[in-house]
Amino acid sequence: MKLSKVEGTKTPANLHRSLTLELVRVTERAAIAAAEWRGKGDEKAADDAAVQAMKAELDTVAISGRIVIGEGEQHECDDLYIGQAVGLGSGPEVDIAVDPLEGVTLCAKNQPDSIVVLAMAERGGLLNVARNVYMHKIAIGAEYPRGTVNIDWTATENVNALAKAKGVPLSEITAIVLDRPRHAALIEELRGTGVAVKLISDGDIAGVIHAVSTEDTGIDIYLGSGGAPEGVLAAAALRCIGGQMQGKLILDTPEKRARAVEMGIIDANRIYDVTELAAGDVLVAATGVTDGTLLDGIRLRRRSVETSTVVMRSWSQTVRWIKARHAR
Ligand code: VTB
Repeated sequence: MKLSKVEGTKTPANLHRSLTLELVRVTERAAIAAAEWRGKGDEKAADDAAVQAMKAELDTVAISGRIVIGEGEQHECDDLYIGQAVGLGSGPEVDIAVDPLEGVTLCAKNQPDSIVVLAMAERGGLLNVARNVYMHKIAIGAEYPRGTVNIDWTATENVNALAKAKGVPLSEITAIVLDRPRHAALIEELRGTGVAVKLISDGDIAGVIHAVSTEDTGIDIYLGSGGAPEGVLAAAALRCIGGQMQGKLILDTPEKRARAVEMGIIDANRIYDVTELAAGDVLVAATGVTDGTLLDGIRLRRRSVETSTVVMRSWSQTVRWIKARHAR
């Protein structure tokens, strides 16, 4: 992962630095809970375990937290719903986006890259989106000039522009795409240009992070659509590690459009960049549930449990990897 300079002006460090470690405890606890369900084929049980553990630990933190990206609407889920108050209620007012178990299917099948993710920002810092909304996304590393790619261009135009900026033939470009029927035409178009396509079954937060960490991963660009909540969480991470991304919401039903308006989205066709998806001072923590390319999974030992977490902060651009051993 690179520590390249993040675009945009440096905002004041409004989130207290001690919150960084508090967030680690939250994602650790959720990941340990979800890990009990690795490979058990029960997605709901795994997700519920992560949600309950995350909520319980969040409520020990001295914040006046508000869930802005959560498990769903209040009537759809018991905890971590949009608008729910979390934390002790005594500290700073913060907004929180969660994906208590990103890649539930990966966890249920015990496949790589199932993670717990949480982002915290100053009030109003995170784009508010409903759980069922999708987003077109494009992401590349921080090392390219701004405007090298554009979400409104065709995939062919984008990979051509990227190869030119990188100074390599198209055959040396690798794109990462979620393996979905809706991406069949995109995948065919990309392959037609000569680029390599790495298909992932789930987990596009990790996918976007991989695309901006080209030196470590060999992946040059993320293309396609995935969950809008995952898009905001990925953008929050890019605020800390660098990287360029654009997102465009897919508001394809009257209900989704109406809910988006309620949540403050006026222009349905707006193109958001990283700092518009996640603004101000942002903290992001992620703990591995299954072993993956970003993080190790939970290790159960006879007397202890080991966790592997990355926690980062936009203000200082600090990225910490925290291996922890917890007594059983
Ligand atoms: C992505 C990915 C998730 O859903 O957002 C994807 O990050 C969205 O596409 O891990 P589908 O609804 O077609 O799956 C997941 O794969 C699962 O939530």
